[in-house]
Amino acid sequence: MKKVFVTLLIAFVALNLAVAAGPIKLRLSEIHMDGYPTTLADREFARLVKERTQGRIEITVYANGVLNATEAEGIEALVLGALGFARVSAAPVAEFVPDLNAIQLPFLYKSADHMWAVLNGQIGQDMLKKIQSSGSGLIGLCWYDAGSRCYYLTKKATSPADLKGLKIRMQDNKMMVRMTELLGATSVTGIGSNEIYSSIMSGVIDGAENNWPTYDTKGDYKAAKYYILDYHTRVPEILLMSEASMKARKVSAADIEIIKQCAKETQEYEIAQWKAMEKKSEANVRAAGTTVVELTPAQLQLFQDAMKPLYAEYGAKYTSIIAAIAEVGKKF
Ligand code: BDP
Repeated sequence: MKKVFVTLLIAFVALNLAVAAGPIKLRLSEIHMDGYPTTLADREFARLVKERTQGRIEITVYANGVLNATEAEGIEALVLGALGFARVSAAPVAEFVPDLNAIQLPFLYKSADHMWAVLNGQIGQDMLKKIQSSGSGLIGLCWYDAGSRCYYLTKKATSPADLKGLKIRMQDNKMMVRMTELLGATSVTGIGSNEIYSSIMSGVIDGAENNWPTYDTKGDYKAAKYYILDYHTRVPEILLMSEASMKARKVSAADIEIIKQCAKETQEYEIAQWKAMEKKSEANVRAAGTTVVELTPAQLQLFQDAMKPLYAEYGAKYTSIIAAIAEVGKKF
């Protein structure tokens, strides 16, 4: 009996030593293709982590949404500890950490620079901390740029009235769903970014909304040929880490600090990639014969007015944050 116990003990110790000797392998989920700004940043993040942890941690990036069809599913996997990392839009994360809606209300920022001053300042850093302290099991590592979002449709629109009755794919976020319904359209959720093209082609939806690079790289411009320049939201991207996964894989506190530092270092890299890609995609889409609908100030005002109720419905709890964001905007 004693012999069996000793043998088992030796086997157990040996197994643990073997595990300790090899790298901890973790997966990162990304819905964009290779070469897209966020995917480039994910790969740079993985490279830095491997280098700085001297190979103790190996992160493999899975692009194109092969791990999760929707970002909401990816976030769920992080919560459960079935996935190490995900680079996602802040919109679906707000369903887990509602405070995040405060920084993605429509027409909140004057420009990308304004948003970055907010994200790199107290508000943005507090928001990252809130993700970790929310009890969601998610850890926010850094922000990435995602430009601003416009509606794209199978028909021309210059005012909210033109969107009436249309079915628009929205991200899995109740505030965004409401935003589009305030225009008189019907929001459709549960459709991953990679399924929009086929959903438009099959008539399930009449359009969606996104930035130039997503509209371009997913090929959606071939299905919905009208891009309406209302620039309603700036929704940043977030690189998320799973608390449960780090615990289960016994990633040390020191290595978690290294991971956090590496993520922060990829932020500027992504922003630079983003700026180049945004221009390239706009040119690409325009050259393909897309109808880019410019709005007059009066037409744009109609979109702003229609979406305003969100500030009372979703922003009431965050009036001081919204005021602080406006204050930062005075410099721009
Ligand atoms: C893109 C984001 C991506 C989102 C997508 C969407 O980069 O993370 O999945 O929008 O609308 O801009 O779902």
